[in-house]
Amino acid sequence: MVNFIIISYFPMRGRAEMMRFLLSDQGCRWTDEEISFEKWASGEVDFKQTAVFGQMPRMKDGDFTLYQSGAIMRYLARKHGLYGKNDKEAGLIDMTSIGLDDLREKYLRLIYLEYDTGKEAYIENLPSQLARFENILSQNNKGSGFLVGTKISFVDYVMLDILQIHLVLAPDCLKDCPLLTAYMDRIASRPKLRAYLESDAHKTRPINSNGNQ
Ligand code: GTS
Repeated sequence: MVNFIIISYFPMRGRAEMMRFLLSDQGCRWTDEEISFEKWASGEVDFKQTAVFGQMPRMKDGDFTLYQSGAIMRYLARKHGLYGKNDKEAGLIDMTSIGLDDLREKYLRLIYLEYDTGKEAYIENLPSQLARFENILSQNNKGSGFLVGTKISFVDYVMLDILQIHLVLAPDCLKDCPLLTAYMDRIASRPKLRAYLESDAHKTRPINSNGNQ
């Protein structure tokens, strides 16, 4: 029997959208189990008590359950051959992914805690943050392919998500990043991924839970 992946998460893109990018691009079927904030807060959710860190997203692959978005991405990456061709590529993929996690944490702090007071400064500083990824990209095949190696890896899905959410926040943020701009179009035009990006499931799902974006 084929196991379908189930992603349990709040009804938003949040930390789960990069998983959906990976799954759609790899041609996998998955189900989104949307858990409302009210239901989660009320304690009605049957797995809240057993959630390893008391949080979502949760991924189920048959009878295997995993928490922590970074661990879920790596599990899916290993399963689908998206973790580089050797230890060095895997190291570079991890380095870039952890750098993106750091940027995501700053973004989430802005969105949930400092939106009114910190938006201007965040947007001002954003080009210098993105320049680091432009530089990483430039060092791999002169920026003409993927972030690491010669085939797509899980970090490309993380990067796409980070670029998309930042372009909503600051539409000009890539003006000094020609390689990242072309890269984003290239990744987003992969046929199965593009079909997902054009779907209502993606387009109507809010980026964050508080309406800020
Ligand atoms: N490091 C975890 C991961 O990457 O999965 C963080 C997960 C996390 O913080 N989840 C939040 C949560 O479940 C939602 S969000 O930050 O992804 O929006 N919050 C509910 C709770 O009860 O803590």
